[in-house]
Amino acid sequence: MGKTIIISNRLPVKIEQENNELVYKASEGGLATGLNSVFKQGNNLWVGWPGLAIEKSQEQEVHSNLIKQHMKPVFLSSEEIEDFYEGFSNETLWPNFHYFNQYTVYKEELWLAYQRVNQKFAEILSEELEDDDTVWIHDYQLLLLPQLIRAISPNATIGFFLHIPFPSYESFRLLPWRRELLNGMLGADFLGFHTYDDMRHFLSSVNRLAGLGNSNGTIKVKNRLIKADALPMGIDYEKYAASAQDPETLAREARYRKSIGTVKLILSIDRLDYSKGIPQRLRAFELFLSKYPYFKEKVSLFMVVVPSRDSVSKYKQLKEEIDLLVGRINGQFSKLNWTPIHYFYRSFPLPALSAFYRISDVALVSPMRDGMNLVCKEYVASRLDKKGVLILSEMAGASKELSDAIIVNPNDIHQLVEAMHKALTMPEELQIESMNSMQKSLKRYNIHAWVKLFMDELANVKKEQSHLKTRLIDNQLSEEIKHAYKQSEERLIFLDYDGTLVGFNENPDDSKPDQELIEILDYLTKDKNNHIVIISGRGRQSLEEWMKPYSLDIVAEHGVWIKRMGKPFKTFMKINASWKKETLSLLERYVNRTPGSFVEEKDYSLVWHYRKVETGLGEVRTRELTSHLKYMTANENLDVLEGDMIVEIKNSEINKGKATQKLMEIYPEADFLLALGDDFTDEDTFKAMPEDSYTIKVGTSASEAKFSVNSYKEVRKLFNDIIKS
Ligand code: GDG
Repeated sequence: MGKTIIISNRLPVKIEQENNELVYKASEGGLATGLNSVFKQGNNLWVGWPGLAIEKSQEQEVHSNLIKQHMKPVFLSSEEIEDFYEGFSNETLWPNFHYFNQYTVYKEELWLAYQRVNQKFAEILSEELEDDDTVWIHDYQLLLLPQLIRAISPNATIGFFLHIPFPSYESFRLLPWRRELLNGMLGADFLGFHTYDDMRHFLSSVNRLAGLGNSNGTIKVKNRLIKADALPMGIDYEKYAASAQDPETLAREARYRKSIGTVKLILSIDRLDYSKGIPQRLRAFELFLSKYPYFKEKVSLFMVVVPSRDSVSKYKQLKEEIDLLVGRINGQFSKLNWTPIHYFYRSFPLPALSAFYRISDVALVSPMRDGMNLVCKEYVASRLDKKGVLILSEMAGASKELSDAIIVNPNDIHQLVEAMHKALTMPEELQIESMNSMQKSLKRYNIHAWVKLFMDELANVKKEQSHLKTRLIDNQLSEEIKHAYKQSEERLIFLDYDGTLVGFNENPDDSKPDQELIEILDYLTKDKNNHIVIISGRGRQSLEEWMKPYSLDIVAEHGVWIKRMGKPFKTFMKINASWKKETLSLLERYVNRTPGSFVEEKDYSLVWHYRKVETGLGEVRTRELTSHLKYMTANENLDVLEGDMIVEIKNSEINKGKATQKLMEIYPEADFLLALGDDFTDEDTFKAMPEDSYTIKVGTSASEAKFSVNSYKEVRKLFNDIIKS
């Protein structure tokens, strides 16, 4: 077992300059707590930036102090902090990923800095990286890192977690560097997102920009299988529950209560950020007081804004806007003994935070967008008496888990006002009921469960990869296959046609056997010990015509039709083809818009071919067509498959695997089984074959087959060798 390396922009430590000395403080962030148990074990390590620009002369000292605590620093110059961190990360990616595109800054020099700093992280990491290590990369500042590490260490185990939303393709596509960013991420083996929607958005961008489809989150990148999944991050539940009854917390609560009086409190806690919806919340509170004057002098908003990124101009403006709004509302409503908004622009230690959670009757968490939002989870964990009400924005990832909260659209000011009213007047039994249910789920899916799930999923992907690793056929293997062939008495051989026995042609009708293939087929089918099966996705006609001279069996249209030697085609299943008419007219519309493309109609499937379409256009139309088809066929039992320059729609119940099984039943005595195929439809054949058969994938992508060759020419070579020997 190798070591685990965590890597994130920030190290879980705060270094501060106090009286000319550097002081190290452990970070209290949720991620740091959750990963504490991981990175402090054995040789494990956390690599990241220590959080401020360190003088060159102090680097050595900081380095050795941190290494003792299992941390390795990446030092950033003030220029790098400005361009990579404040710039590209926070002024380009952050607004784009949170749908604030009016704030997105598009500057080439920031992008260059982002690339340089990601490269710097990769180099520092590579000093520590060994073959069997596991690397876990965190967040949007390091999107390029997975691929950079993959390039240095092709077999590395790399996990990536994105803590902020992954935006819809419509937002992500706006970035000029979208492809590079995506390819960077695709270097990982496993990618985790907070919500299913984030994962779905990521997969859609992968599909549209990298041309890679997925099956249940599994993507094939070149010859590597990788996986994306939704894995909502939890909190350290026990820590917050314990802190809520800590004597210091209780003492603070008593102090705060004394100075605030008996009014009810609505709590608001966020970092200073436009994504958190702070001005919108203030305006809603203002309207609430006007609409429900009864609550004047009876309720206050307790608002903590934690300073963050205040050197970025958009954040400065936001701070000014908040200051103005608070001033206006307090000016308008304040009474001698009542302040409508208690506003703090600072951070607090944990016991203070816990006291705020305890003392507040309502938590108002209404971000415009939030990857997850931990504050709302911490509020729930701190409510030991199970009273209190959570109002939660549907735009926060947490809303998917905490459906017992009052869920609001943060853009709907009236809904926010009504939610406040509902929360402040909610009967206690109802409060307890929803708190109870939210606490149960947060206890179970806590930070430790999250870390474990992530690590397990990553390990599983690696296992699956090694399982799918096919061995390229070398001389020795080819000798072994020849030998087994010669030794056997009855052979059953499944041969896919296009891509396996012949190369691809612009026109599928031009692919009839050439002289070399004729000789191979002739030899194979004349041997009375051989049962040869051509198993193809093609329609019946061409196969029947081309295979006429040979005594063999044919499976056409992926298994719809089976033709035994000398007999007509027969079908073994009842198949519904009523969907074809509508789909055909859709495909015809795409043909009209895409010069060079055409539709092939088979009995139970339809194929859109784009081999002859101008480069680029075909790919664009394919993306459009497949999402159109997937939408149209969502409730039908149909598969939309992308093949080599084709998109095929067929009934899901038809596959080559079923036909393979049928033929194996017909020839139960065969003692040598071989199957060759080049695309995803052949995977069903491979899966249907028994353990001791020879399954050979033509091409380099991941496969269920045991072995692989590079092209149809090598398939021919294998048979020619058999013929000659
Ligand atoms: C990003 C994503 C995602 C707040 N004030 C104080 C303080 N805090 C702590 C809270 C909480 C954390 O800061 C804030 O976490 P959030 O999740 O609410 O928000 P982001 O910082 O934007 O985090 C977010 C998260 O990553 C994790 O994946 O949930 O969506 O944007 O833990 O308690 N802590 C202390 N004093 C304060 O004054 N000590």
